[in-house]
Amino acid sequence: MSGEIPKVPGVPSTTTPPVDEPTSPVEPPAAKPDQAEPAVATATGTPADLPRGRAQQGAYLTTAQGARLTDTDHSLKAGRRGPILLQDHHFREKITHFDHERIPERVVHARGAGAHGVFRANGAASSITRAQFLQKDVETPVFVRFSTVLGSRGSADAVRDTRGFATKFYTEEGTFDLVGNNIPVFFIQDAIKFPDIIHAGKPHPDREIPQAQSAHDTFWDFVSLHTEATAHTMWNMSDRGIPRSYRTMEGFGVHTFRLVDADGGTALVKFHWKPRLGVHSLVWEEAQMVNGFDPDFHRRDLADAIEAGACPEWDLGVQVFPDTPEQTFEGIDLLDPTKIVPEELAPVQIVGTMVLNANPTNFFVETEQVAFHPGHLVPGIDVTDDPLLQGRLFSYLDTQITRLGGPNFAQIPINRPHAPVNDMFRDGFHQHAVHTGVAPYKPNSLDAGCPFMAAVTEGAFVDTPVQVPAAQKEREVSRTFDDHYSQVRQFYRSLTPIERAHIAHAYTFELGKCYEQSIKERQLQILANVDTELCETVAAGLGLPAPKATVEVPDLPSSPALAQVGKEWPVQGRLIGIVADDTTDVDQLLEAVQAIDAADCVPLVIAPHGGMLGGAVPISRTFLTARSIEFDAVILASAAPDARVGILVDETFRHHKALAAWGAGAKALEGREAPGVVVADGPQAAVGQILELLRTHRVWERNAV
Ligand code: HDE
Repeated sequence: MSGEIPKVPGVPSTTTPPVDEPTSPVEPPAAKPDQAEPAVATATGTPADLPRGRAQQGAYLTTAQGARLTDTDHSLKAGRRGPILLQDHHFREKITHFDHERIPERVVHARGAGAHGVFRANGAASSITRAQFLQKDVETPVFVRFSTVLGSRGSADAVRDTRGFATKFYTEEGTFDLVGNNIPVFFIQDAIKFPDIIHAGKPHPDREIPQAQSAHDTFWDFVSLHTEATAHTMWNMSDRGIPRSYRTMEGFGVHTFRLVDADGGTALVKFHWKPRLGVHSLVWEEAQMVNGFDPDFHRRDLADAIEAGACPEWDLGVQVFPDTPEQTFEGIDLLDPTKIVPEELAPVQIVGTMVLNANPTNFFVETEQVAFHPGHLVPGIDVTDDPLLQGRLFSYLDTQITRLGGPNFAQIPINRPHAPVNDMFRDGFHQHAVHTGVAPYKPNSLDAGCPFMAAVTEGAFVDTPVQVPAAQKEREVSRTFDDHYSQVRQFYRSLTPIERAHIAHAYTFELGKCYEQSIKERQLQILANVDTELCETVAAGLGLPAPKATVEVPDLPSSPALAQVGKEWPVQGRLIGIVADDTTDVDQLLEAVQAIDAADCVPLVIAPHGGMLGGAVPISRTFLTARSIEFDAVILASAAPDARVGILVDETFRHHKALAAWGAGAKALEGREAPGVVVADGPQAAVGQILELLRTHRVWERNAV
């Protein structure tokens, strides 16, 4: 029998009143012009409408199963004043999903910011590596994540710390990750000590303070007992520990890697990222203020710059060393990650350029879920026996299985290789692939033997057959790792006087925050072995006697390349504040704004109120919302009688930033005659002089902070 089923008596349907939506239904918004998403990859055979995902289709709100909903504001209750019913699937699904929205943060490098970009090789590396992405004019999509190390996910950006600089190259031969830092040396020489240095740097286990800082007893306890940390600690105390921007940081692979050419010949290399905008830092007082006034300073700076089209660029370079059995260069052990090779001994040769040109569309999906690994290598790039690198090769995959909830995180859009993947891995949490066939094993005949092994000529990755010297098993490092001081002294003495003063100030501050006198004394002893004057300055600041050196340390030649002060750089993307008010000549103000724009810098007009000035110039900040830390330089077009303008000028002056004025603004600079304080005869001249001063980043001739 067929036909329509006859109606039977039932519950009378109630009509739910239509929801009063502010607009008529539309499709989800598209990504903004400055945003990009991970490219659709082949790994899981995903159709082209992903990765935006099945979760955001159509104009109507649905359950996770796709049923349209009439109401998401009220739970299903037994009467308007009654209890919620267990049967309310939408309520339970919504709350359950929310309850599980967070994943564990990274155990280190939890705080970060990411961006998409492109790397273009210039071909210079073709002679030393067969890596396809390093051949001339090859363009490779990249995703970069910058990070601090110690702080948790919500911590402030401008803390004194090392910065992570991790780059994922989606090459045609598989993904290559260069998981580096902005400091070229590391605290420890053996990976087994990583939990120790991190436990020492993280907040104290009893009170969980301080957050994201090294200025506390456990950190200095460890590094003062552990002299191989002296180099990294000194770099942290230098201006490198408080970058002005992710855009103005160098990056380093830290370890020595091995490149393999088309004929199987090898060379040892160290990777360097050189920012086109130069290496620039904050000053310490400014950094502390930033963390209060704008904890997202670096994250915002990167996203704003990319959105504005001021896309940051880095050159990738290599220092190249012969691959000798000793793996040393000019007496420096290339397997010791606490050592650098000065650029004067081995120049950094540029092999390509990276531009970061798109912001992530979704922070969690991309920046939070991205998973780097120093073992993600491609043919032509191999690891060395650096004992720190060897340990890292274990750690990253291990931690990511917990953090990303199982072994299938390579299928997350941001982690999908752009090369075809056929890995025979099956099942597991969050499996997205619909694998075909019956034989995920090798050898097999049932799937016709697929997948097959590749030859080198077919692009296979081959572990370099390096000779391993006959040796006995031992828990030791090479004696050539033993010198913990000479390169630290070399670094310190290669810097300009202002940079050295910053280091002395940083040690004095950090040790001054420690409670245990024995820790301070021990650290002073280390400094005595590095540089007498530095030790004496810090000791004087702490009110302790300066000890004498206990170790004979050889003097190495100076390496001027280590200094970041004393050079000139492009000024693109710098933020210039212009103080104005309703009395300011609007035409002149417009002239200044346009001149700053024309130099590819960002003009930000600061006024007593929001809105416009003279109906023609938009106001970016008010005296209430502006603070000096945001601006690289300040121009005064008005001497507005407001205490907050005085504070702005004071701080800008104290932090060595350029100041200029024209017209009525000159009054605000009275009594401040000093280098880098300019009274000009008009807006063009004021902007011109500011741009010139910005080329050196700060006016260091002014008294030190
Ligand atoms: Fe890492 N490191 N690390 N590290 N590291 C991690 O991996 C580790 C080291 C670096 O933005 C973790 O996925 C060990 C040196 C960066 O996602 C973890 C040792 C350098 C990032 C880990 C080191 C780095 C990490 C935590 C000592 C510079 C952030 C989350 C042997 C060359 C990557 C994760 C991102 C992250 C282990 C030392 C760089 C725990 C055991 C040296 C940039 O696996």
